[in-house]
Amino acid sequence: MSLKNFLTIVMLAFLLNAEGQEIKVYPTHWWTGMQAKQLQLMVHNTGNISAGIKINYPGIRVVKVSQPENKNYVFIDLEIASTTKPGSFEIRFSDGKKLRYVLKAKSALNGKSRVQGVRSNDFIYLIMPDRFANGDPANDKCRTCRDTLADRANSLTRHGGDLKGVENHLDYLKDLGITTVWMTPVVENDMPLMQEGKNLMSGYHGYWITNHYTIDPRHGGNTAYHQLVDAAHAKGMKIIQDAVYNHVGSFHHTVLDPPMKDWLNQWPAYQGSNHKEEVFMDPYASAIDKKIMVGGWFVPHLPDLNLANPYVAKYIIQNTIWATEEFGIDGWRVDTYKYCDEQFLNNINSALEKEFPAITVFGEAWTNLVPEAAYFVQNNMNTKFKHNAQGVTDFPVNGSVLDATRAQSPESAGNLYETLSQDFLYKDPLRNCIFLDNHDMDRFYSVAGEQFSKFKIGVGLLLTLRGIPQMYYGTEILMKNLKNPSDAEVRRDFPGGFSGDSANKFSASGRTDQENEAFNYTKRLAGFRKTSSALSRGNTMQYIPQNGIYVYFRYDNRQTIMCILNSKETESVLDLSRFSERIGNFKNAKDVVSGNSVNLGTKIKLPALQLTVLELQ
Ligand SMILES: [Ca+2]
Ligand SMILES: [Ca+2]
Repeated sequence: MSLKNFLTIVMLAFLLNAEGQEIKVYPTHWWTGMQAKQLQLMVHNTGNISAGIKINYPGIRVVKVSQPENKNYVFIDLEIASTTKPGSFEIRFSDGKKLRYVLKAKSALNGKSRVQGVRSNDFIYLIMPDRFANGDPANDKCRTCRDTLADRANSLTRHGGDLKGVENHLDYLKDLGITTVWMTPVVENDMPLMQEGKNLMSGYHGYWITNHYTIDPRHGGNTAYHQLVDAAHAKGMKIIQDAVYNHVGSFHHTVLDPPMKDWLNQWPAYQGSNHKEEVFMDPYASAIDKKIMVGGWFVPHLPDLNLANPYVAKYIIQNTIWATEEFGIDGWRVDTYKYCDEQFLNNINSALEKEFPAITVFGEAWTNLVPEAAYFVQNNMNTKFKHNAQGVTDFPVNGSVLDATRAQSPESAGNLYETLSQDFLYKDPLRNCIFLDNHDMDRFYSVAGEQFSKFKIGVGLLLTLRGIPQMYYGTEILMKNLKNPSDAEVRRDFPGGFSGDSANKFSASGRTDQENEAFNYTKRLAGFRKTSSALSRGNTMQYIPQNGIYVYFRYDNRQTIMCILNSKETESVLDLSRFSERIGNFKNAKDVVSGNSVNLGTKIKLPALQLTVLELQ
């Protein structure tokens, strides 16, 4: 080799190395005017970084610099004075490296037109963005990503749906009565296809996070997310982001180059979680069972974060605050809540509420028992550890509503009656998210045996029971399927969301008569609920189900709503005298769905398999 060629190769190697040594900092930027004055920067450089640093900016004080055993990382603890002005400053490292850090001004609109919180007068629509609508075919394939596939013929790979597709259909959702969109995680999932069971699958669902500060390019990146959130807010709608605190994808930078050895929950050999939430409240639980529940991995390609490590905790807490302030989202749904370190959960909830008093957070605590669900939120129980979360995804109510909907026996509403009777355990059951199905469950219309009358019962219960109702995309147009052979079957594309679709169910003319009836029934009840103080925020009174009929009231001092579920396959007659406690002096009622007037005499006729919703007058 000639000297010239040798030098060229050395130069090239140097250039490549220099490029590989780009200094990354997390959070990528921050704000002045925040409640918390402390900020911990994680600086990452794959070619080492020195711990000697200098910052010269009025109102910024370096409190501490710590370097873990991995010399590619340095943690800088800053204090930002309340007088600090927005701007940017240089962080100079003693090895000559430097980076510029930006401080923006915290938005004055938080709690007003952004970060508004989501309450029980809202109606949430859950979307898997890859499967809803493709607003930008140019971003379907990412050539610089580890997974470059976009193939609608394969149920386990990406299909090309994106945030622009959601934005394009906000008016459709608003027309349905939806106030809030919750999407499965939108952040970057730069994972290769992974083996799950016999198949290779992609991170199309979003739960394999590889970068907490970047929205996935196949969803349209940070720009498209800003646009969607702003467009929703401009229409008076809200956005819930899906967070995953428990784990990251195995190609996350803190897994590829771990900052310290206890960043992840590590085991001598692969250790899966035991998935037993009982270990937290069981007075007889062993320490090892609890350690495995919290520290065991969800699946082998989702490394479990050690959230008891203060650096890890800060990394996740600051990211969640960052995303809330950056995009202005209105609430968080937290995935795999019960797999996380308990004290961490309370700390992150407090930190979020301190910065954003209106923010809403509900955790996914998948359990069918009310005491267990209540354990993971603010409750009225005497437990050793007290959780501080506002609400949970209410699986006990879900199971009972499905029982009542299936109406396999005249007593099928009994479970719902009993489940609601246990609401005394919750501090505020109205903050629970209630639902008929979601992306991890059999689709509701299939669970209802594709019987339209049962479909209407389920939607009717969803929109009249206490809590924040959530509908899974496509339920309103009778999308169906069971999770057989895999959950991809309940994550099919919304018909009309993708070019070339044979039907467009976003428009009334593309829907069948029955699909339109399903859409309009949902719209009718959702519209009524929005203006009904009793349904959206009122008290509940329920009566023991008798003879296949379950009666409950939602009421406040302005309005009384009487809901009557006839679970029988036959028309029934209900004697009203038993309900005089709530009917009081009301003489008439309006059927909320049909608009018909109903005379509240001594008896009332009930059609077979129907939830009758009456506004008393
Ligand atoms: Ca696309
Ligand atoms: Ca865990």
